[in-house]
Amino acid sequence: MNTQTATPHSSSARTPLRTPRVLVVGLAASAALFAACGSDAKPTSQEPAVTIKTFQYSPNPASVAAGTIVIRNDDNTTHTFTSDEQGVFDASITGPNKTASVKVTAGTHKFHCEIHPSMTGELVVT
Ligand SMILES: [Cu+2]
Repeated sequence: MNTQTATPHSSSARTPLRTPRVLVVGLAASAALFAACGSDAKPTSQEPAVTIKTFQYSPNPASVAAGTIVIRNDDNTTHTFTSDEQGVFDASITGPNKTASVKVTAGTHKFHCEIHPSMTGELVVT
C-alpha cells in the first residue's frame, strides 16, 4: 500500500518538469502567430468593404470610412475596381476569393470594371 501511494507521487513529480516546456513552446508559437498577423496579414484580414460576385459590386452604393479598404472578388474571372475619375483608385483582382486593398479619400467616387463595362458602382467615403 505504501509503495502504491509512492508511485503516483513520483509520477506527479515529473509533470511539473514537462509543463513549463509545453508552456514556453505554446507561448512562442502564439507569439509568432501574432507577429505574422500584425505585419503581413493586416490588409487582407480586414473585412471586405466591397465584394464582387456574379459580375456585381456589393453593396452598391457602398459607404466606407476614409483609409484603406479591402475589395474581394468571388468570381472565377478577373475584375477591376477602378475609379471613373482617373487615378483615384485602381485595383485588379483575380478570383475567386482574392482580395486587393486600395486607399480611398472622402467623397463620392463612381467606379467601374475595366474588363466588363456593364459593371459600375458608387463608393461613398466619409
Ligand atoms: Cu469585371
